Amino acid sequence: HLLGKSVIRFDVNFGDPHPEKESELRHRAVDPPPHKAVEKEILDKFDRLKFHEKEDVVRQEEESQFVHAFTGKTNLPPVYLDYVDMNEPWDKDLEVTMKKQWKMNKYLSDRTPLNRDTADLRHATCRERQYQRQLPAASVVLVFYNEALSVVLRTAFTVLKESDPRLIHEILLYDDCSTNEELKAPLERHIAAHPKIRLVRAKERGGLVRARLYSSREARGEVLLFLDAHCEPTPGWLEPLLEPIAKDRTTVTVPSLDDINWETLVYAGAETVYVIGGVNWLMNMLWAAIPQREIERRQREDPFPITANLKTASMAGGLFAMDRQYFKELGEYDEGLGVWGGENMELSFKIWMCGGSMLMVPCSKVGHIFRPSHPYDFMGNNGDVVARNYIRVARVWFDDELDFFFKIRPHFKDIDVGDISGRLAIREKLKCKSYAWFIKTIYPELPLQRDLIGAGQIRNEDNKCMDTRGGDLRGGGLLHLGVCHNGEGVNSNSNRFMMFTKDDKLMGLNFCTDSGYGEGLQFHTCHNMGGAQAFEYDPRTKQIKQKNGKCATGDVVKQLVIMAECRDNDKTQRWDFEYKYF
Ligand code: LR7
Ligand code: MN
Repeated sequence: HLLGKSVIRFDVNFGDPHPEKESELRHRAVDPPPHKAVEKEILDKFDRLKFHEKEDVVRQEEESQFVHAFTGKTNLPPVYLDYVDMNEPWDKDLEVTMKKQWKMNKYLSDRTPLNRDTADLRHATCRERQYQRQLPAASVVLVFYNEALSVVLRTAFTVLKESDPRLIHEILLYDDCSTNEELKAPLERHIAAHPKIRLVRAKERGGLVRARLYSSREARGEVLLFLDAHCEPTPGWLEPLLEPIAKDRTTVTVPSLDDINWETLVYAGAETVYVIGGVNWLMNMLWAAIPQREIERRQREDPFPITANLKTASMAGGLFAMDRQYFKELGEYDEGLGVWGGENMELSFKIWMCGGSMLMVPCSKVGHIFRPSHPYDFMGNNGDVVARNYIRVARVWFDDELDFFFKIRPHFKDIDVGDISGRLAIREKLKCKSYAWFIKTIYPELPLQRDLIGAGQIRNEDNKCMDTRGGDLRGGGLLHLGVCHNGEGVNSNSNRFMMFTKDDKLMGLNFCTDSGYGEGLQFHTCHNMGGAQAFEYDPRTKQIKQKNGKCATGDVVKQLVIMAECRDNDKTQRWDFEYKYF
């Protein structure tokens, strides 16, 4: 049975082994899935063979309600830039120079078809899904500033190629006042034959946030669908983004991102299929393991749980679809945000706190060229622009939790972020819930102050401090021992900022410390199951102890925090918190 098979089959070539995949397999081996009835209903409904046995009228009616996702046109003749001579010998030196200048291989891109076929890396179950036929049409909006023309065109042409034309209202190219000649007459010439591609030019550069804000006001489609101007959507990408919005206009959808290599332009599945977007106290968007509650919800609610949509607390920012009117109602973007950063978090907070929801869509895959650094200036010092944006967003949305944000970066308190009364008024008008509500309900992985015993620098009586040295940004990083900060050098304070939770976790700002990987403490995803991630603080002896009788010890020679036998009155084992909550 065509569909039946894909329900129980797991594509062995699909990605790395993953806990969810394994547990799902185990689950299926032991007992029949709880959704057997639903599954059968769907199979009956969509069995193509049965359609043919039915009377025409019935068949047409049923077919008219649901369609498979559109899977693009292949085998079109390749289209190239009209001014590149493909017969010239490859200029390796120029290729290298261009890579440096553009932070991507523009030379290669200029010589790669603008309508090349993209990979189809979706999980097999995605191809079995059916989407309702009545879906809203999207304005696909691409903002760009001095992007390579070939890359912008490839994004637009790939959208056209991989989408059901009825679902594309327009492709809006919004030029954020680029200076490159290529993006002037040559761009206009190349899109002239495409009635659905519309070009709007800004009079002055606004930076990406304002560019997206202003371009959204130009868009006319029912749904706004933003992409960075260096993306390639893949077969079947659009329907799964639109359907949840059609069902509930306050739902925002985010495709799963693939990596297009900036040097080789190879489409590699990078992939954000087995993760959700999380948040930390630095206002960073981060990728987090799928929480157990979502694994269970998907198993309850969807016949193909492995590719069912996932509730996500945050989005990366560049790629998402949203009802255009709803975007307006939520107050669009904050016009006061500088060139890059923070708008993704503001929108994420707003969506959840003001009554909407956000889904990551594993069946919608879009490639994005992740560049090694920014090829443009931020109209100011990069760090300052981003910091100011983050503080602005925090001041609007963090309410009672704002002081904790400032504890991590004390100097942020004094930075002027301009007038935020308009943003606060929107929050007021929409009667949005609190930040604490958002964390507790949508992303309980992040501890609030009220969940903590201690925070900040954790210093021992040997006057050394725990120091993540950035190790808690990836699994496997070590917890170091370093000199303590005493007010100065606050910029790097976040590496010294640890959290000790009431439920026994000793965390950096992202991950949990774990003693299960050898003598030194390592950072790993919090599993919330105690064991090697559970510690106890004794305020009397000041020891950070584990059940096995070992104590966190500052090893000056190794410059690490290691677990060693507890000793009475050993100053390398006696720890104090900068902020105490007991
Ligand atoms: O001044 C500018 N004006 C612009 O119009 C600077 C940039 N831009 C354009 C630019 O040409 C591009 O099309 O804005 C778009 C995004 O800029 P990128 O590609 O330099 O941003 P990014 O991919 O480094 O950054 C991510 O975070 C940003 C925070 O403000 C935005 O939300 C980006 O859209 C976002 N990109 C993604 O989400 C893609 C996946 C990245 C990940 C993880
Ligand atoms: Mn980008």
